[in-house]
Amino acid sequence: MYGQKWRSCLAATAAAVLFTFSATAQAADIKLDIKESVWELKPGLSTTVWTYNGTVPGTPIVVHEGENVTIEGVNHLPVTTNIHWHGLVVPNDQDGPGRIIELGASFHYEFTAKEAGTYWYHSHYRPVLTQVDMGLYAPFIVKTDADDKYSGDHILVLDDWYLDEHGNRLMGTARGDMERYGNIETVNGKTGDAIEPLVFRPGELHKLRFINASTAAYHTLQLAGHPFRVTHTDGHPLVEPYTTDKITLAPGERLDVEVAANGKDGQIYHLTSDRPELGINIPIEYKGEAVSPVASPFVPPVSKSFPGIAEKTPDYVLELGSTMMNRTAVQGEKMNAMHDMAGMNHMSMNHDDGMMTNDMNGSTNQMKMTSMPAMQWTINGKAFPDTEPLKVKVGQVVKVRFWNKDTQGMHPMDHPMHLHGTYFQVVSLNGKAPERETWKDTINVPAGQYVDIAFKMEEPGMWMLHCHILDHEDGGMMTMVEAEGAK
Ligand SMILES: [Cu+2]
Repeated sequence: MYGQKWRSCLAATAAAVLFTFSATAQAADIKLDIKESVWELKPGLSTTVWTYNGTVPGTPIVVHEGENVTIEGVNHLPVTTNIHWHGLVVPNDQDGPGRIIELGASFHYEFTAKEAGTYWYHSHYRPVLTQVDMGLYAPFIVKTDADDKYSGDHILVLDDWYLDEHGNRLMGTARGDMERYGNIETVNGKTGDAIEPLVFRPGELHKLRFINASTAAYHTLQLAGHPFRVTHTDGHPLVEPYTTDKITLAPGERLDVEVAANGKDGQIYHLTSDRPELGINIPIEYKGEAVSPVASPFVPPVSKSFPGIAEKTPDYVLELGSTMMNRTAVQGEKMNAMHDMAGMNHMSMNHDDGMMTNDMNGSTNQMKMTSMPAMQWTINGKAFPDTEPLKVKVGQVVKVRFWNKDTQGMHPMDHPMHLHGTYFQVVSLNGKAPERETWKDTINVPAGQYVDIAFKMEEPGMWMLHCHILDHEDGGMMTMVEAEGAK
């Protein structure tokens, strides 16, 4: 019965630009067809995409905290893929990188959505940049009862695309940098005037869940006259929520914010990015008489900070850096050997710069293979699969320092580091405690700075730890955390 409800809801959400949902749409049996499709970013601009069920973002999975989730599907793509449940704590054998979905193969995932929060799912099949850039991402929301008390609960997935005026995918990047940046930015797959407005009534309280699905772009957002009250970082509730006029999301990050509707009937505001000319400009339309002010249903959790963690010496120090190298087939061989070790399939392609083109009729995509000199992104001087794994025990509190020393090179960059399999406490930034207790699964490590985190693996297995700028991940800034022991 639930399933029926969910499927009918899906039809509705697929057509809508903004994913606004209410208490009615929940079910734990999800069907995903991974397939090529044509997606309209705005009238007159469509492009070939790879999708979960034909839309970009793919089907939003919305379940309730504690629900058992089963996900069935078929890979109709012309390439091998997999699915990573970004931010969710799931058994190792249910997470993407260890589970290959071959061409034409069906798949079945099953796990419990243990903790409420804003998560997402996306391909983790290398080159990850190519697959996510083609559209293989979608929201995964685990709700609590409190979420239903907001006047509206909106999912806003941010992305960027590099296309010509006919929707053909352009190679390279829209900026001078090496990373793949777009010339068009989207909210829930739509850009500019195609973005549907959010409708507020004076007095309401809305929850906005931002997800940055861009492969390299950071997004900074503000809404004139409306401060954001930040309640969750990467899905994790803040012990001390805070208010700010501007938020920034690094690739892979999520933020949940509350917005109090303090405008008047008939007014229109705009939620804009710091690059509004690229298309992220969400109208907020006030319609209707004022309602009595809606109080926040958010109840901050109690602290669960690891005792004494600030004083603990880091168990691992990971220096993030880069070198120039000439990528050769040798690296492909090493990669395949590593994949064998990790129970993964071979790379289907020997290159990872994500350059793709559509042919004239837009129906197929072809990888452009090159072996030009490229940036290699490193952890402690080595690129994956040569990086040293971190060896930890299930239940052990592990402190890790990310030291971004990549300041002297030709291309200093921030690195948003993402850990699979669990989430972590942000312990310090350049040795200083953060302003508030913060739990995340993706943390931006600014160029020239260091960040300490601490985590406890709950699930045994080999877990990935990597930069979520996917050019960097594919280019080597990745290692494994090997968690040993029983749950
Ligand atoms: Cu990076």
